[in-house]
Amino acid sequence: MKHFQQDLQRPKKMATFRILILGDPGVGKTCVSNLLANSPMTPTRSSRTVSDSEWTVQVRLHQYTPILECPPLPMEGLEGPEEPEERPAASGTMHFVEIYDMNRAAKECPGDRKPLYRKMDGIVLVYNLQDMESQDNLHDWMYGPLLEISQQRKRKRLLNHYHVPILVVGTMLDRLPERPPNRRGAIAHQLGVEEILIDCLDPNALGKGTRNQGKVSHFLNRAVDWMRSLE
Ligand SMILES: Nc1nc2c(ncn2[C@@H]2O[C@H](COP(=O)(O)OP(=O)(O)OP(=O)(O)O)[C@@H](O)[C@H]2O)c(=O)[nH]1
Ligand SMILES: [Mg+2]
Repeated sequence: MKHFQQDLQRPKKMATFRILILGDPGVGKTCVSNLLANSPMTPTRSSRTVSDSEWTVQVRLHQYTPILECPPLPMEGLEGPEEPEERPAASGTMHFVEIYDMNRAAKECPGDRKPLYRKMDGIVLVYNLQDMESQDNLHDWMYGPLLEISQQRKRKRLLNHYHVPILVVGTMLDRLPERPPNRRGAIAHQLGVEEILIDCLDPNALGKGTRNQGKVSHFLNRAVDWMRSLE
């Protein structure tokens, strides 16, 4: 009985899910990581940075809201059984989110990153809106991590139709003379995922109540679903 009471008083362990930031050098990955990790509880880089070696890892809290919408389109080449196997968390549950941003120096020393990739629950693909090649290159950036993540699912016999949640971010919006139109054929469209176009230097680019923030929350909620389905 005493143990039971102690258990009731002890706060439940908070789950952690992980987001991988990918893209060409200099496209704004670190700026995007800073915007994603910024919150009232983690307003400065030092308050949210838990590692700063090969990867900079920033952490913040995310309040989960279940997703009522349909899951995204399946992606070519990643096959699985018919039914998704998601076990959503309770609405309002708090989670830690770790945001992994590779440092430039680390790119020159290729270590075995496969074990890390397998732990990822979501991917943010970043490109520079002024440099369309940086968008094309995203296919190469995501290939290895996606392969590892789907292999992990196979190992755990947890295949489903849906790929790990992905969000595409186009940066340098402020440098364009006007907002680009929705481009069919762009990577976000090919993958059937959301895209946001931002000026990373605008601290309010993902501000509360904005459409961008809504898309980011939706993406993070899906990443929680993904993480939970592996438990
Ligand atoms: N004007 C403008 N500058 C930006 C934007 N995003 C990033 N920058 C600038 O672009 C430069 C590179 O940004 P980073 O966030 O360091 O890019 P990165 O992808 O992390 O670069 P590496 O880690 O070196 O590969 C910095 O000087 C940023 O201030 C943007 O949306 N608008
Ligand atoms: Mg960087």
